[in-house]
Amino acid sequence: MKASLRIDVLLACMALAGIGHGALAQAAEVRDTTVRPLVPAPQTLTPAKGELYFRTVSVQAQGSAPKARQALDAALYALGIPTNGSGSGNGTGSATVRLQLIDDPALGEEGYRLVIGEDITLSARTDTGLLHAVQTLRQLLPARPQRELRLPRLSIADAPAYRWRGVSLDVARSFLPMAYLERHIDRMALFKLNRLHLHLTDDQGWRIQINGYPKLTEIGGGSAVEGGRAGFYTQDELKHLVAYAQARGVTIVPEIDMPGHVQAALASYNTLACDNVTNLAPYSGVEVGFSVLCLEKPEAIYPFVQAVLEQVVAIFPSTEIHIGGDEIKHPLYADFVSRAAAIVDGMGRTPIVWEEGSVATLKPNALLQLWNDGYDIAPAVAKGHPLILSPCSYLYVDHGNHAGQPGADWCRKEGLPLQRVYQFDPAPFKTAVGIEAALWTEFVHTDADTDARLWPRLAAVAELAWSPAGTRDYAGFVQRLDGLRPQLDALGVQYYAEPDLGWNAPAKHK
Ligand code: TNX
Repeated sequence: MKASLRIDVLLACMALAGIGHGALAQAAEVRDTTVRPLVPAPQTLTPAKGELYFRTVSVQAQGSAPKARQALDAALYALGIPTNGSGSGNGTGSATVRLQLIDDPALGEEGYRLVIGEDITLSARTDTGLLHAVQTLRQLLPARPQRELRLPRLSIADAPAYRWRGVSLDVARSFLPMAYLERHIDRMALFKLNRLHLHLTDDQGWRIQINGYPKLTEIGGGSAVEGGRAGFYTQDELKHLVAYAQARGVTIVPEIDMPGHVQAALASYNTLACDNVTNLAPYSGVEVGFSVLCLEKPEAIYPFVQAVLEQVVAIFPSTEIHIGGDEIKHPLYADFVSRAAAIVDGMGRTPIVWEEGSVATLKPNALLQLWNDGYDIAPAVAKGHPLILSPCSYLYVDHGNHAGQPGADWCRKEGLPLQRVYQFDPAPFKTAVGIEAALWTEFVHTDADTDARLWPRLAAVAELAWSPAGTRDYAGFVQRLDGLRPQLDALGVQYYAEPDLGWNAPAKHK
């Protein structure tokens, strides 16, 4: 996009200088310097002359792409656009929307093309690619119903830089209701974010029903961080959420945090703790690093670990399963992480461990999640481990939107303003599969607060993970994101009124 805009500027200068008349007359026809409100920025956007006007559409699907079709139908329905139109192009009042699966290897698994001319053609190799094309089309369409629709004629070819475009939500410190998670998945989809990591267990709460261990949710589900929400998800609810997310191109990645961060489990099943542990009460503070499964009692803890992981794997089809491994020092730590990772591996899945787990014996395909900016991850990279990048000084969105906002500030006292998030550069991490923002919830307890920590910062995360390196331009991003404010409003997002976007003023609705 930036490249095409630059060419436009160049052509405009040449026109002013009266250079190259013939070629310019042609180029001037496609001159279009309007900023399209697309986040993440597509790889290439080539404007064409004019606009396509329509009131109705007819959808033609070629090949089976249920996710894309459902997303398209939902978007058209939300805008009140009738789908019984016939004819295509200006003058007919109707536009054909063509969804086509094509076998073009250049598009990869997630790439797509979107061409708006006399009609609208979305093409990709996969249903997921077509789903991304639909999301781009959604961003070009108005956020609310209009009598007549206008779309700029253009052609977009696009594909993600990274396969992992994630956000993690800590539902353990403070629970988030199912309805919130569904809304959150809808919002992720609009920005092509595709991994929702759920931190399901921690000292303050155990949120996933495990058959055979009812006290995990009876006791562990009943606690929360002080001021936070308690609760748990049944297995049926989680299966529903998995399907809901899948239909929107989002994979839910479950995390069971072990062997530390387990007070809720110890309070529920005391035998998981060592015999000399006297503190077995539910916990609602904000300290970390004090609880641990009794690593000296393998016979007590491994059957538990095995049973929990078996059920987790049965609920979540995600190839990757997160086993935690953060913030605990113990002589048997590395041994535990090695064994837990091997259990996941034996179930045909790939373990993810927080960065500290790099001391364990892991297969090279095990993923490490980086969270301390300064952690020496080079040895793990040398062993070939893929990385998920969540450096706290850029991506820990539990930190304030600005300095002085109440909440976590241990990683960066000045908080993480939008521009700071946008500045993260994943390029130096050669084995990175992508990036993930993390919302810890020690101090974030309501739906509204959750929204205000996540948005608009997740739009920046989406762009870091999707758009090609070298296209980063904060001013341009801000301009494009401002254009999407009506979409966030239409989705009911209670975003932080970011001053860089001029969002202190009430939103103008188109
Ligand atoms: C560090 S990140 C943690 C979490 C806290 C968070 C607060 C990580 C692996 N551990 O347990 O919630 O800081 O910002």
